[in-house]
Amino acid sequence: MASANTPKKRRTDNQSSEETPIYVPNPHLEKMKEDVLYHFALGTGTHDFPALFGDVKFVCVGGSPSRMKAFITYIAEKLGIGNSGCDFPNICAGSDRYAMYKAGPVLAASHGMGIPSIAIMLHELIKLLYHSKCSNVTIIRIGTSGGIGLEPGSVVITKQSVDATFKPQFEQVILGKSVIRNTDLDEELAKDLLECSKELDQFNTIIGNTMCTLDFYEGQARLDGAICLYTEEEKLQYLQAAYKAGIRNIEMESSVFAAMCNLCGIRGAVVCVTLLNRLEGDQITTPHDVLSEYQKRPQKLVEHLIMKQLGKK
Ligand code: R2B
Ligand code: URA
Repeated sequence: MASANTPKKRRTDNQSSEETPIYVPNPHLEKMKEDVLYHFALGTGTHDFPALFGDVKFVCVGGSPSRMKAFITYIAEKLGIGNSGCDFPNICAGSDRYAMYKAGPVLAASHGMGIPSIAIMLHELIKLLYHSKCSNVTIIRIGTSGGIGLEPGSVVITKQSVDATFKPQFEQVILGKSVIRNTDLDEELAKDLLECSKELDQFNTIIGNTMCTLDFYEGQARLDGAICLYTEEEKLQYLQAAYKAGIRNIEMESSVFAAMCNLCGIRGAVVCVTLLNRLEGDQITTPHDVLSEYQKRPQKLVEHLIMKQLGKK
């Protein structure tokens, strides 16, 4: 049942038989007769959540609906689910906000761009997993980012998500007051993913800090937005200071993702490919086919981890 107490210690040993349920720190949920997940167009009064989602063990989230559909098609083929060319239906077809796909124990959902968009999605996703009585769930964000001092196409597994002032925290204003939340990600899971990258041995992969910003242009020190009132020198000083602070990539969702996973006792990881080296430029001019291959890298890494953890590799 939901309670406002602190979450139970997270399970980190995959061989352990201990069940870790989804924890929702919201005592009000218990009193609701029905829960409508508005942006998913799903509800406990209209859908049998345990029957639909009770077997989910891995959730992969990413910005774009088409990338998540590509991911579920890829993982389903590896898991031997459905025939080749099988078209996976969008579970959230009744809403055009987010898309969701399922293949056996793997759920994939899109979250759009930026903290507000992923936060809304995660509130509803975590409640979906809770109402479904799921246990031992791992959530991984797979995405794109701008690298700092890395060759483009490198994959960064986030250790800590930091804000634009390099602080490892997520600040949210709740009831008019600033609330600071922890943005550490699961250390064991990050190490497991790094181990998977060594086994794959296909692209440069590191564990590093990720800066999560509120904007793609001024918020990420770009010179190519509609507005830019700083110099190139100031931009480079900022990015070099970020590098010195252990930051290896920049994206726009990891902080609230980490904070929400922590509060709900869920093992979470953020795995992003770098599309460019921000010390060398701002515009993404890499050919489309190269970018598409880069975007498959986090998917390959996560597929390897899922297959290993399901004992299929
Ligand atoms: C990475 O890429 C998007 C911006 O282009 C944003 O969602 C992010 O985090
Ligand atoms: N996504 C970002 O947020 N920044 C980049 O530079 C590239 C992708």
